[in-house]
Amino acid sequence: MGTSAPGAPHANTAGKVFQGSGELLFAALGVGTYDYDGGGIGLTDLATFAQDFFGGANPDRSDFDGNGFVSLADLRSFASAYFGGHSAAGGAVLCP
Ligand SMILES: [Ca+2]
Repeated sequence: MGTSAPGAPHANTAGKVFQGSGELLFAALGVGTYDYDGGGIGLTDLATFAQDFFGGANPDRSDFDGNGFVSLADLRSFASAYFGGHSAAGGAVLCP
């Protein structure tokens, strides 16, 4: 996995899957996170998503389905994570 500052836009091929010992690139794919600030999903993440949703610029960081737009499908995805209660830990805990 690559490294990025929390909340930073991600490239379409930021996630990389390696085969075997890690020397053969198997796939490169777009990745995103609901936790923009690295502290678990909270109010600041909701505010960031709302800014992206209503702002009209369609930043990659909130385009969770990768269709090029921050739309109702992305809102549904974010809301599921936000209200799902599975967001106490940030990504840094799982992906140091
Ligand atoms: Ca989208």
